[in-house]
Amino acid sequence: MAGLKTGPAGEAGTRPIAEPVGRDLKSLYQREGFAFVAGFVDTTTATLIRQTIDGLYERIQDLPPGHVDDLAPESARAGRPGIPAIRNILRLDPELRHILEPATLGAARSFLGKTAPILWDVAVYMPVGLPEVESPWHQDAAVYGLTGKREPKSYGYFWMALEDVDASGGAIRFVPGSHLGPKLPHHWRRGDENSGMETSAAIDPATVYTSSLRAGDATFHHPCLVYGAGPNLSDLCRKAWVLGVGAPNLPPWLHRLRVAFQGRFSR
Ligand SMILES: O=C(O)CCC(=O)C(=O)O
Repeated sequence: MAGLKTGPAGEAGTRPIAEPVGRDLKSLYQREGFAFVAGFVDTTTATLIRQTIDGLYERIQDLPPGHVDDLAPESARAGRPGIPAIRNILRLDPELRHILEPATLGAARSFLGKTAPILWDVAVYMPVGLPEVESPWHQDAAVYGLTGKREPKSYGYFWMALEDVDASGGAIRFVPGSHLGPKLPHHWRRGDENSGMETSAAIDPATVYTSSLRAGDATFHHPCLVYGAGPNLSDLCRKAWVLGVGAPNLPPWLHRLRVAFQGRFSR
């Protein structure tokens, strides 16, 4: 695997070579199902984003309904959510979209071959002191089977580190090449539709690649890639922001309307 080394779960792989997003990185993405985007945003921007999202976590109890979930596979320990997630940060703080869009549009075009807006986002903080808690293995595409929602035509996911994260600190981990395999059976964690998904398929630890990242770095992964994260064995909260980008799969009548309006206003 060019520029990447696989290793057992929980062990850091060699940091992928920081190539510019280009043909090589795109073919790496197509072959392995993920790629590393060094300096997705610069460190100043990463700090600004992290501070903004920290502010949301500080008032997590007061956020409007529908934004807060717990992604942990098991019931929360007394009073503490295992993996608190805040969905749709961009709706809570639309300013962040302007900061992020140049990075996501450019990188998404390179991987997907077309400009793709941000469709969806979630911040996922993995606290200290819960060494048994991991983000379970899953394929993001499974959500469309579980919910019956319309699957975008072409899409993928950035996982951005808001602070440096290494293998023992709750890093994202992938099964390289698994996007080319079958869609695996999935169910909701804890049987709760407002949590997250996990697959019941067994994952061979020898096939796992764990990605250490610096603040502002990101990975981009395919919706059918099997991945998970954690556990966080460090003494720092693991802070990540996941952004789904893609071409929305609109009903034909809405697509025609959009094209007509775009034509009209772009002249
Ligand atoms: O960052 C994590 O811990 C996992 C995120 C995740 O599983 C998801 O966004 O579906």
